[in-house]
Amino acid sequence: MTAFLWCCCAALGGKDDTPLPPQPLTAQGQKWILQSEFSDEFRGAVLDREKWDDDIADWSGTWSWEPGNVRLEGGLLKLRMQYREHERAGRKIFYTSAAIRSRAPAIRYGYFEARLKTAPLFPGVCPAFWLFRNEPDIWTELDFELMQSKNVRQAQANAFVFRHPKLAGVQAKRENGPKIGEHLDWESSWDPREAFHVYGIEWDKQEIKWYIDGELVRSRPNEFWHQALAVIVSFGLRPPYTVKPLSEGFPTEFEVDYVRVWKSAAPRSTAGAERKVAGDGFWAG
Ligand SMILES: [Ca+2]
Repeated sequence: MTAFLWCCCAALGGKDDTPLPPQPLTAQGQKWILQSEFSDEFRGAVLDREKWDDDIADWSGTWSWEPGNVRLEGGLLKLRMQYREHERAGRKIFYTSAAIRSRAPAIRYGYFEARLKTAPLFPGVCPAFWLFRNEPDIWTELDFELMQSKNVRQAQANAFVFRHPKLAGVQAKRENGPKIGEHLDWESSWDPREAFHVYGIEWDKQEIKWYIDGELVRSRPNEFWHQALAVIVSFGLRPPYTVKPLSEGFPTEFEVDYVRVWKSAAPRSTAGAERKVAGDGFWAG
């Protein structure tokens, strides 16, 4: 509906033939305003490093992030994972990979969409499109993690809380794990390595919805996810490579056609946003 209205406005004006701003695949009943500082079609020759940080600090994974594994080609962002032995903080590491994270001030609520094709290697790598921010008092995350090692067709729609004032006394189930770690495994009829698909997260004060190719695959009430977050695309490692270093199958790449982020022009009423934690589906405490 929104795209139709844009068309009409352009037609009535009689001269504006600029391309219509892209809209999310779903939630067309609302008007969405593209947020250019978080959005990228990846059409340039090199990554826009004023928009994206591709040199993010390593975390305690069994790989290192390296900007050299990021490239743009044919309108696509390509993130590479390679087998490359090196040392980090006195520890031997066997892989390098890539991630990009938005540099703009963090964003709270909106519609987040990425069109991507996962890497050919399976099992062992995890292409992901997600939102997160780690601050002293609060650390939350919403994401799509793809090709988890069990099943190549499994897309994981996750909602995590690692740190939150309302959960100050709650212990994580495992060390350094989230205090709330809620997964939903959605199994596609297609292989995500073979074609591009669109992964979307619609996040507002009341509810979070995850979409794949415009199909709603998960929704949940929003009790905890009110922290402004950064947008990240990353290429992580999974078993068997996190357990045993193996070089076969590397390098491997995953491709992203675009990342698009919108804010709603008319956010829904905020009434009822602060709900009690539902008991089902969580592992907390
Ligand atoms: Ca593109």
